[in-house]
Amino acid sequence: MRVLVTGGAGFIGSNFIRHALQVHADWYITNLDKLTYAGNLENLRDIEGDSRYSFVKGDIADRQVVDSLFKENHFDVVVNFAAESHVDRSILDPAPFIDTNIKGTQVLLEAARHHGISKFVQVSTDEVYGSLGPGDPPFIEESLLQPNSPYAASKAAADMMVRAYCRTYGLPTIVTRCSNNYGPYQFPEKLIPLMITNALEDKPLPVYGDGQNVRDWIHVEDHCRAIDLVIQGGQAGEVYNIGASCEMKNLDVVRAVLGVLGKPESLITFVPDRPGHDRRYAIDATKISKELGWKPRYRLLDALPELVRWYRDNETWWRRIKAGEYKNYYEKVYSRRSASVTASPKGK
Ligand code: NAD
Ligand code: TDX
Repeated sequence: MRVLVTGGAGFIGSNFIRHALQVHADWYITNLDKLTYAGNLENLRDIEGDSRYSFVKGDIADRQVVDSLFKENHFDVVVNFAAESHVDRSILDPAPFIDTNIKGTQVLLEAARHHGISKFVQVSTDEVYGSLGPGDPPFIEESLLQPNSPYAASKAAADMMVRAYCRTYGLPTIVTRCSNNYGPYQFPEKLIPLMITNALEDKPLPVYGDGQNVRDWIHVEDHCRAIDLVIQGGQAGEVYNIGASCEMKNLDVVRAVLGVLGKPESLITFVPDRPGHDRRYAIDATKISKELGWKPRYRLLDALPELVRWYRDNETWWRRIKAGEYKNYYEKVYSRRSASVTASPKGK
């Protein structure tokens, strides 16, 4: 099977590619990634020599790049991870979120429609549903879309376009909506890796507002297995929520990180709240459990010691990101052979 993974140099995409190559001997994966600030080929260093994997540097919103890639490769499946993914950045400047998350998704859909594919999986987020009150039931697939940040609004717009391509053109699309991920290779601007790495450096841990906002945490491997099941057995036109029923207040997450590291709570620093900060997310994943037999294997508090160990063991990885040096990796490894990399993905 020929699989186009977009945004595969990011956190979840790189974990997904590693998972898929391990589990599916007959999958050939092309990774199309623009290598924004969040894209890091060091996340894939262990598999860059795999003959079933190839990398293409490019923008999903660039019609020519996308079209020629589809023409050359005859993809069976598209999994769209590529996105601007950080809420705080979307508050500072929504424009790139419109370009990548909305326009980029439409360019991919259009190429998929013209060239034909058997499945298009749009990796979306629980943030499209907006915010829950303390006593509200978790989000189900039919919950209203009430996005509150420019990031969430751009993802909701993309979800609607994906739906429209299915209804109007019969494109076999599926939308997955997952809750907050944690795991290895997460860019240290997101809550958990930021807190772990700041604590390791004895730097302040910035907690927004009163720290009582609730997120529903899932290990990235559980998310990747869910997407894999959706590719194999998900029904076209459907939405699948993905979440591990693991709600925690931010302050409790931060305290747990400090506990594992044996660092003092005096590192916690309350800072002004994020504008429009969603109070609570919670996902009801009954549908994917019942229809596709998916179950999470991890729980955050049990997984945290191992995760902290990963960040300890991979200090060079996150220190290079924090210092901005990781960007040189592409130049060193790929630019010399970019012609062969872009024109002819290996293993085809
Ligand atoms: P990330 O920011 O770590 O990675 C995004 C990747 O997309 C990067 O490699 C970046 O270079 C690439 N990219 C950005 N713009 C691009 C463009 N125009 N063309 C090609 N590549 C581009 O994000 P992540 O946390 O891995 O999230 C992946 C997907 O999962 C996103 O769609 C996000 O909305 C969704 N999601 C994330 C979470 C989470 O907790 N992180 C939860 C639910 C859903
Ligand atoms: O420094 C911080 N201090 C803090 O209190 C940061 C970075 C975050 N927070 C809070 C804000 C949120 O309540 O922690 C919570 C989690 O924040 P993020 O890690 O920025 O995640 P969130 O805004 O919940 O969005 C994430 O989950 C859904 C991902 O970034 C999205 O890509 C995904 O769609």
